[in-house]
Amino acid sequence: MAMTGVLRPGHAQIRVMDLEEGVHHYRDIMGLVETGRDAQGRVYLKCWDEMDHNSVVLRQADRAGIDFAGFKVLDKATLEKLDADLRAYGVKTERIPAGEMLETGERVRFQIATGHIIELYAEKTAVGNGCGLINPTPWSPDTMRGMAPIRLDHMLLYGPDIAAVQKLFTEVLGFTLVERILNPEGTGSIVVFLSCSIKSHDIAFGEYPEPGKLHHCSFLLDSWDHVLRAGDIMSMNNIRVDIGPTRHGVTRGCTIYAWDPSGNRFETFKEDRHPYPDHEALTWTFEGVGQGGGLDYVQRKLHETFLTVVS
Ligand code: M3P
Ligand code: FE
Repeated sequence: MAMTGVLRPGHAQIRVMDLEEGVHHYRDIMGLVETGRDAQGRVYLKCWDEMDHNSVVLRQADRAGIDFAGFKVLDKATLEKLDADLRAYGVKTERIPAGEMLETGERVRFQIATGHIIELYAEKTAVGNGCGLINPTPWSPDTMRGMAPIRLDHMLLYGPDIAAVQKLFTEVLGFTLVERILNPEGTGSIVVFLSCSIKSHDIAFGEYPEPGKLHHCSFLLDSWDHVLRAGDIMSMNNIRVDIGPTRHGVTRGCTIYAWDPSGNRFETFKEDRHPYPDHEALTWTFEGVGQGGGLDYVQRKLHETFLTVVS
């Protein structure tokens, strides 16, 4: 097996200010599949082509944002090894027992310099994608609804000291730096794009004074056509759009950024770059990300909201 260690972002627990309004947005408009509700009142959803029980967990709270982001690792031995590696590196870890989240095994939880809570886990019940495992159908009319995202693709998190977080993710968790955006002085990064696969990023971090902030959760779509169609669905449902449809120069992704009803930004995204871990990282200057089209390759401008609006 070539892919070992951390496999992918597996879940994000998102705070919404009105639970049913949030469920309506993620389930009925975006088209995620509701898979359960727990005793705490949290609602569990998955994208249609995800095999595991959940990827988006909604929790009602009095402010928007992200409670934690979880990454699935290969197996229990990998979970034990990464926990030991984190502790040896000086990170305090804690165990969340199996079952605290529906259909999810034991989690190793830790806080990173940007203030975010990150978790690793090895087990989550496979419920399938509705296509079957023998002579599967290519898609399922039972589960493909709304914008029909394929998977929770990545998150961009904002907080202080992303240099320390980049070091932790690359030196301990096995991620590679794929792209970065430099500050105006060119002395350090203001956004770093990190991958544990051949995705352009599995997680990204942006430098920001306030800790623990969510910039966006991104959902993968099949094609540019589907991104445009997602835009149609946003318009039909009066969803507030931030940027797009356009292409990011950074990562080459085709994108729309928009906000859920609580003000959490989400992205509908078509991946367009597949870097291997041995490829050299790409660098965008601060000017390059604005006029150079890093953020918006079509309009070549730095939309102010990109740097300032988070939840
Ligand atoms: C993404 C993405 C910037 C591009 C951001 C890119 C900061 O959100 O998913 O590729 O220019
Ligand atoms: Fe993104």
